[in-house]
Parts: sequence; C-alpha cells; structure tokens
Amino acid sequence: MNLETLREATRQQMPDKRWKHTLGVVDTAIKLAKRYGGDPDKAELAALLHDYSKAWAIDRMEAVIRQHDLPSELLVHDKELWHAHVGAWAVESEHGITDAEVLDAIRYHTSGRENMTKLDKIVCLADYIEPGRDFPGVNKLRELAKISLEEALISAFGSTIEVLVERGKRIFPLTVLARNDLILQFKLAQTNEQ
Ligand code: DGI
Ligand code: FE
Ligand code: FE
Repeated sequence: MNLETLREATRQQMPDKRWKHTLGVVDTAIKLAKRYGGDPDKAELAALLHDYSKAWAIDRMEAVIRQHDLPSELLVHDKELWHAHVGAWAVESEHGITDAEVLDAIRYHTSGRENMTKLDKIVCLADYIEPGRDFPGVNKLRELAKISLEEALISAFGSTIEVLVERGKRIFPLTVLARNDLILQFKLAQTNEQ
C-alpha cells in the first residue's frame, strides 16, 4: 500500500473543498500526534482517509450499511454519521487497510465512542479544529487543544450535542458515552496531578 496512491484515490472520492479539509486534518493530526505522544504516521493515514466516503451518495452508503452488516442503528440516526462507518469499510475492502487502530479512528471520527484511543481523539479533534474550519467557538477549541485532548473534545462534543438538540435531532448514543467517559478521564487526570 503506497501513500501516494492512497492520496490520489482519496482525492478522487470528493470535491476540491472536501479535499482541502482533508489536507487540513492531516496536518493538524500530525501536529497533535507529536504534541501528545501519538503515532504521527498512523495519525496521517487515518486523517487522510477519515472522510473517504463523505461525498458518496446516500443510497450507496445505505447499501453498504445493509449489505455488509454495519450497525443498523446508524439508519435511524443522522445520515452525517454514516460516512465514518462506511469509510472504514471502504478503505479496508478497496485498499486493504488492515490496521485496526486506523480503521477505528476512521469509524469513530464523527461520533466518538467510550474508551477512545489516543488516535481516535487525535483524528476526531483534528477534524474539528483544522485551519479551514470556521464555526462559533472554534478558536476556543484550538486553545483547549494546546492544553488537553480530553478537555477540547469534551467541549467539542458538548457543542455538537447542543446544536443537535437545538435542531430537534436525535443524538447517536456513542457521542453521549464518549463525552461522559472523557469527563471521567479528565477528572481522574486532574486528581492525579494534584
Ligand atoms: O465529516 P465532517 O463534516 O468533516 O465532520 P464529522 O464527520 O465530524 O461530521 C459532523 C457532523 O455530524 C456534524 O454536522 C454533526 C453531525 N452529527 C449528527 N448526529 C451526530 C453528529 N455528530 C455527532 N458527534 N453525534 C451525533 O449524534
Ligand atoms: Fe467526517
Ligand atoms: Fe472531516
């Protein structure tokens, strides 16, 4: 598996704007990995592939979920969640990516999950704060990202949950589990520091 081939294949899945976002996530993920003692190579690969299926047609994603036994629960939640699971399936089946850590970081980059790995956290946070992102509160997240992966993600998931509630949307349970777990991890880390 050659990184240049993967890069080209990924670029071809998406419009230019999404590709630019992807490059921003790659850059940011590598920086976060270096800052927090993660693996920069895995961070680069997972970030490159994180939105592989983002621009796929809804019908195509639904077919993958149904035909390849991805969690059917996805079908009753926001379609924005689908590309993460479908993308992990796609890069494994189309490009032979087998690194479970990388596949999980892609699979959970939107929702998060309980017991997020360092790589999960890095990719998820890089996705929120890459330089091209512009939403209320993004600069606060960029500042928090300099202090703590956990604290930044607690805030990021909190804002996402607030927006979903405001819009009357359902919340994927993994996001709530992820946030609860991160709060516990963050508190424990603070207690240990004292
Ligand atoms: O693919 P991106 O746009 O780069 O970012 P993403 O994969 O984090 O997708 C974010 C979108 O997913 C955002 O608009 C909120 C939406 N979403 C819908 N339901 C949920 C959700 N995000 C989370 N974390 N949890 C949900 O339940
Ligand atoms: Fe995404
Ligand atoms: Fe993204």
